[in-house]
Amino acid sequence: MADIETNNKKNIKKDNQEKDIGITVKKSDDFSEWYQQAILKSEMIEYGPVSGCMIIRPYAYSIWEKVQKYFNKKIKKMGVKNAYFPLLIPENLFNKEKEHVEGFSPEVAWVTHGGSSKLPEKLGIRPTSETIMYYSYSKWIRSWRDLPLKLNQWCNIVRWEFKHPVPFLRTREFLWQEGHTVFATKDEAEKEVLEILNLYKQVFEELYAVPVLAGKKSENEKFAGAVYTMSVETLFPNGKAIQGATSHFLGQNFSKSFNISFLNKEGFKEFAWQNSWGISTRSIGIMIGIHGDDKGVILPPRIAPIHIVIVPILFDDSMDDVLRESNDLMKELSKIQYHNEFIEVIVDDRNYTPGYKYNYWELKGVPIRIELGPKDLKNKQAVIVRRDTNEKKTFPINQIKDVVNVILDEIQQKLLDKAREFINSSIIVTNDFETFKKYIDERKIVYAPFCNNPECEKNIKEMTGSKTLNAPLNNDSEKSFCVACGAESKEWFYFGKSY
Ligand code: 86X
Repeated sequence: MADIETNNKKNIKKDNQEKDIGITVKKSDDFSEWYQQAILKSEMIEYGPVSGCMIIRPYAYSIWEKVQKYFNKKIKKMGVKNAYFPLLIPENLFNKEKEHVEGFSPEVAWVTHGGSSKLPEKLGIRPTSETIMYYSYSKWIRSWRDLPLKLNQWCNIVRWEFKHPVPFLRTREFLWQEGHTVFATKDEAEKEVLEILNLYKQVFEELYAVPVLAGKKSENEKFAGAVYTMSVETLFPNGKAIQGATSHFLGQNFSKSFNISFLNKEGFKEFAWQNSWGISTRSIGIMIGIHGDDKGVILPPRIAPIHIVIVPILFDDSMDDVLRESNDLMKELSKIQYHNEFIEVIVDDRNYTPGYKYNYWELKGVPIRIELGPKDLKNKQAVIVRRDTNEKKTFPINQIKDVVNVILDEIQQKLLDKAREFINSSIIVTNDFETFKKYIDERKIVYAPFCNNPECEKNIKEMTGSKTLNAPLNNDSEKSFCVACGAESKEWFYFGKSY
């Protein structure tokens, strides 16, 4: 390969763009620097003029579109409809449900003026849409016949945080879906909370190839407006845990403060039972942080905007033939469907060296590269290179279309397996506090019995820097004693240092 590149040099443009495109730190040496460079250099994110408000570039946005497509299909099957509620929320609506808003109010961004004239009532930019949606719900719901009501919206959210922003993971503005459902009975609501939790698990594991721990949040970590909160959580390579999505059983908390009530079949008034649930563009950052390597991003095929890049090895005398064959192959492979979608195949015929192109597409995490040069052409073959393992294999050109699906599935599976191995090997089980502390310091996830008392969790946070992630479902561990305070406890929780 080296001699091909030197032979090529006189013909191939070498401009500044060819230099220094790679990531300059090792992922294992400085994860946060690695992450920053990975998302910028892969052209996923650009910083905007306002701190915490980042630009999601087309390459990253198309990942979000795939998640939307998958998620919409699943929730529509559950009877959920999409809608859109206003961005601006009048101040008085926020005050209807004081209890849950109280802790959050410092994060609300306000619109106070229209042009130069002061508004009679200031308007909050939605930090979440409970208040504005439930204001409508209380008007729409009158009888048991109006239930269930299941709405979802895809929108942007603004929360004016002061912790330093990290693209995707902690931004002041982000994109999400928020589902808000209303039922006549507690049972229906609780059933849906679990269904949605499982759907989030599928989004992470099937699409993002990110294994998650699904379970119930502690009293201290649940959403204050909820009766209980379910979540999916995962672990970054640097040992920090991160929450991926939440599904809340709201009980009748909001229906009572917003008067969402209905006449039941017997003609008596009842308050409705509610859920809310959300997953955001943070999930993209989680996926990048987990799969990437020193060369850059690695995208699981299920969410990759481009599945295959064909890099023709160009020499003056054979250029036309190699380009023609590359384009033919591209057209042939573009007819292949992967999970009911046509795969995206491109030919990189830019006037750069092959080496530069390899680095460029590796940085962007394209799952498969196909190298095709004049010698390959003569032998009617091409070289397939896997992004995740760097494995190279030569195939007859006419057989490539038959192996692409298998290779994509292998990459998808391997990424999930690798991440699962990491998370599994990072979980330590103990009921001893000293052991707990030691492993938290080593950035492990510790699975321990816990009393679920908020005061106790605050102490644990102070003493170890960790908090609960969640308690797995079907948590039928034997009765034990809280790892921190010794009180009797039936529940075991995952603990970790987290984002
Ligand atoms: C909590 C709860 C919930 C629907 C979800 O987690 C999924 C989708 N919403 C969101 N939360 C707030 O309620 C909140 C409220 C205010 Cl006023 C705020 F400024 C920030 C908030 N952050 C989170």
